[in-house]
Amino acid sequence: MSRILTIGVAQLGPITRRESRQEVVARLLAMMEAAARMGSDLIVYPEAALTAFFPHWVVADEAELDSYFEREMPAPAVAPLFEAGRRLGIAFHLGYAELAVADGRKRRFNTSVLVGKDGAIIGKYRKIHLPGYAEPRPDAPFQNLEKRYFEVGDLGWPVWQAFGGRVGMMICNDRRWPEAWRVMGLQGVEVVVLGYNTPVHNPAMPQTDDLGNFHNHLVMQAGAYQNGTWVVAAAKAGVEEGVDQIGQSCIIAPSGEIVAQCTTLGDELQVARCDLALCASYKESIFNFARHRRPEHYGLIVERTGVGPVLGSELQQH
Ligand code: CDT
Repeated sequence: MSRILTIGVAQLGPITRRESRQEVVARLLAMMEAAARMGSDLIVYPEAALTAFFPHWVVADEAELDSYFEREMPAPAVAPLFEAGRRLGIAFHLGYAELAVADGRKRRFNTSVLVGKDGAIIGKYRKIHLPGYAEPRPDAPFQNLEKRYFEVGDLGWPVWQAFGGRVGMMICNDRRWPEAWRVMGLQGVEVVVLGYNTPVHNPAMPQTDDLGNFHNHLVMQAGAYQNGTWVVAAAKAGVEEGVDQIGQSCIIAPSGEIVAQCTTLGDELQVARCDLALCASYKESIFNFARHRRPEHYGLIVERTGVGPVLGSELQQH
């Protein structure tokens, strides 16, 4: 029997440094209203969707750095989004920079929340795979300072029972790591939602600049297929504060096929009817983990060949 969830992927064009939260939330609201008109149950916004992606530059002043973070969710400027979701009966996924104060210490995370149709937070995720560096690179055309501004997430990858299915979250760089997918796949995930801020140019690996869009879809289509799950991925796209970012936000079926894709580099909404029942055909056949996975044998290969430890120590040097 079908289990249709109508999902909108809400790509954002660039956000300038000077844009206020209210201005950004107005953009998010416009897409939420459009998604509701198209019958969506859920709308997915990008990573760090409330501000420009500030890890791309050095912020020396602590008060200025704090200004990019939310101390609570909903923060006052974001409350209208929660209210609209409740009024329109639409759930949403939102990425933002989180400042949590624990034992008098500031803790900063790259975070996302899944919010139900009633405006209540269903789940929270803190990004685990932080790319980039803790120290600025003097010769780079732009920075990637996520390791400076964020701690590694401490909430794991739970999967929530929501909207008649099982929903998980990851954030941007997490999508390049098979571990993220498999941990959720092992929990029976049926919809993975995520946002990304991905520069076209990777200063550390310029030879792959032409492959940015390909790698983006490659990892997510593989993650979808190998775990029998829908994937909904929203970009912050276009040239933001001098950094050119990829778009191609998309909705991917458990077959690995892209069923909806943004074609611009601006604010753009695409909607698809996602049948969660499709997941079972993969989870119960080719990717029936209980029947076909053999994790008890995987470790033996590493022990016998020594490949794991050798690779590990080599990588430490880079
Ligand atoms: N935001 C984020 O995680 N961005 C990284 C950039 C890595 S450079 C290719 C990403 O994985 O898209």
